[in-house]
Amino acid sequence: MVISKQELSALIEKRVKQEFSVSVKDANDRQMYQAVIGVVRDILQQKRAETVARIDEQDAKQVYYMSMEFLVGRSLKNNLYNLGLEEDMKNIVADNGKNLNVLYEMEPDAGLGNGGLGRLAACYLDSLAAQDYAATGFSIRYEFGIFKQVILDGWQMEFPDNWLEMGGAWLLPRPDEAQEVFFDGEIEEIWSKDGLKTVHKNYDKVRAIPYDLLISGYGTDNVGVLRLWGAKSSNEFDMGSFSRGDYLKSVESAAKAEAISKVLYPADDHLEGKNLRLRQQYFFVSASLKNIVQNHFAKYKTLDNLADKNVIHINDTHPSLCVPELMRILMDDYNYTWDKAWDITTKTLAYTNHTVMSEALEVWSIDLFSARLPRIFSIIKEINKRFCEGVYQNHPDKRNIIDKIAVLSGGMVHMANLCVACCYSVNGVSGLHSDILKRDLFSDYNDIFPGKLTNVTNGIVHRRWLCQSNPALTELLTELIGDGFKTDGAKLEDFLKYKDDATIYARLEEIKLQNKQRLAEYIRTKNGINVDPASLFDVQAKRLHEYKRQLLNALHIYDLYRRVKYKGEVIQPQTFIFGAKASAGYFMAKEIIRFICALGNLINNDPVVGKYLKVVFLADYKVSIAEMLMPAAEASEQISLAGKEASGTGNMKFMINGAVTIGTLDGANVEISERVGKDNIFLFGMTTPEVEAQRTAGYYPRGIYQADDGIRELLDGISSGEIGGNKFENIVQYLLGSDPYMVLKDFASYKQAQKDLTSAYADKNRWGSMSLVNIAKAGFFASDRAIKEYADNIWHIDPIK
Ligand code: 26V
Repeated sequence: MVISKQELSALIEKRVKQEFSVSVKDANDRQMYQAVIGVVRDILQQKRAETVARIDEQDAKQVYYMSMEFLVGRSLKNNLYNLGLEEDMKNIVADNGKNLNVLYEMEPDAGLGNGGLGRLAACYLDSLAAQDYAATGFSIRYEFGIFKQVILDGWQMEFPDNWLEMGGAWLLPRPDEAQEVFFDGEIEEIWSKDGLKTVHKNYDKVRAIPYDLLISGYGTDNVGVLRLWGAKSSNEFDMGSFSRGDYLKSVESAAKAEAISKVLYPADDHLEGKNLRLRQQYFFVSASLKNIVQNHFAKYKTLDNLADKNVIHINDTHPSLCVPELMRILMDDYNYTWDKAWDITTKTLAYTNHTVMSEALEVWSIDLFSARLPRIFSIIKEINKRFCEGVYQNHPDKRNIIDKIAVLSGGMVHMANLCVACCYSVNGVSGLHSDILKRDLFSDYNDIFPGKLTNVTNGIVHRRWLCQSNPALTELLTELIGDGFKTDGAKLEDFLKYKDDATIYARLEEIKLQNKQRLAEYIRTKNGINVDPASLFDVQAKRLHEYKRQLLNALHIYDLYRRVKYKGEVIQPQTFIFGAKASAGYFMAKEIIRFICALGNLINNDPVVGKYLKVVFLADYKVSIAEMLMPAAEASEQISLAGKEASGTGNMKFMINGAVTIGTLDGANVEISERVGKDNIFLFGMTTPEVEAQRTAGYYPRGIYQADDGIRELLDGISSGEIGGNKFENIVQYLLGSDPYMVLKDFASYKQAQKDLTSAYADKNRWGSMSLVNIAKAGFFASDRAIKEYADNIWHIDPIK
């Protein structure tokens, strides 16, 4: 399907008239915005219909990506780019006296995720569509996405993100495919002529209404879908209570049901026993599985071949209720025996783990779980019983650790254990992370199920993170190596031809400077800080977590400040930029933000040091801000304590835009380092085994403080109140008392790496070649590659033709 500019223009004109009763020349920006989105959505809808027909015709196996989070960001530019309509649309909008960039800026981010896990899911849907796979994402239509962050006097404040008002235009309601989800009540076992049946009684029923967000594929007519479930009460309003004059009571149960899809939990660390979170998880899992199973049954009149035609992927443990829910559907709704249901379920489900941080591994108390989901709990009990019996029988060496690997233990349901015990494939998200899973977190399962644990290193959709967000660099690459890299990231390696070409370094530098100027302008308007585009832009952008060690970065900046201030050291002018949201209830994370902001105030306003250094905390870091930040970065801070960051994906986005990594051997940094070589990355700090050895030996940060004059001066400086009169006792105590992520231990080595980085930066040729190699080697980290690995090695699906 090709659309000419004339046709496109006519569609816009018609749409404006139909929706707003004005002519296109008189439409305002908002009307134009709605019309443009409406037209693009219609085009996608048409292509989607054709995609569905092809899937049916070819009887293709489908993948369903289940995730509580899809951090989609904005869609308009991405869709126009993928459809090849951006240029025409820009001109049509301009012909009518408007600017397409203004319309882009009107679109809110669909912030339906916290961080890397959610953004990865969004990148994967994009690559799935681009590579012609039959794929559907399932999640929740949160009315409010990740909160808007405002920084007031260094304090993070959270405000609701009402994205649907302007972003909802992308969503297509599909009430014809609504489902019902059942909570609470009790179960009863009844003997009938078909044997023992379980019935769920006195339940609460919630309606699930699907809203489809269509996902365009680049350079193909294939269109995927992200189906988001909205919760609706099944009896909107209790007429009885209303008639008796109790209006509030009459709407109460509706409010309870609809609370399920109200808001994304703004946490990616831990949540203790949150009732609503469990309801969210079951709500979207149950609705999605019913939807999948019904569609399959309608097509094949049997579920015997469910696993041959469908694979359901569990993105972290949040959708792990897929296991018992699929068992339930097969047994209770379709009369399968346990054994047959088990066979189908365990051949249909695959799982990715995204963290080894113990506090982020989900557990539910049995009390809460069994009350909310009595039937699901009875199935989990049976799964657990059979699993434990099997281990006891077949792995006598594991008899004394059954408790550790059981699904039920210590009064809790362990969701990761449920996934590993039941899914046919379990993977980590970088080589190092997958090794840690095998060696450590899931080592017993690795003995019990040899071969089940595998690796797929994460990737990013480079069409968004390079082609769309850095058009100047994309143009340069296209001029030098052609545009094959857009569909085949590996072709970026051809850029290595220019590795020793100083004229190309100069062009890279010029492009970087333009991107830095754009960011500097943004910083001037948002933060009121004038940063020098000629200074080195050093960026750390990611969720705020102790293990990611924003504090290590801040301590080093404070060290620089003191060296310039008191020792008169002459340094490379630098601009340090942070972007990070903290979970609303995460005290230490919020303290660290306060520390960074206070440090920024001290430095930016210092008449001497402020000439060389600037510190910027960018509020409300999100996908659309990242798209401006990554192309402007020169140093990419990836400084987590080794063994803690499962992969990282920001590291890949910086790299492909020519930033050089300063980082530990953690997550995907290891693979970045292997690809670019030790000369093109600044590595520092302990390795994972060294961290483990240090822990075993005992870690005493106070000893480091006493032995290291530099560190002592820094911490004493903080305690003296030098930073804005605030002594930050919490932070000093934290570092001296426990320093759980070994900031002090890695400090000296980080400082050395920073020195090496700035001296490399001073040498234009050296830096130019480093930057070039990083771009050229980034192709491996394209999500197209990651998706192909999932498709070939885990899902066993082929592209549709
Ligand atoms: C965990 C939890 C715990 C309960 C509260 C709600 C909540 C929400 C999200 C999470 C996910 C934590 C895991 C996570 O975000 N992992 C990140 O996944 C990225 C994609 O694989 C990876 O690049 C990052 O290294 C990893 O931290």
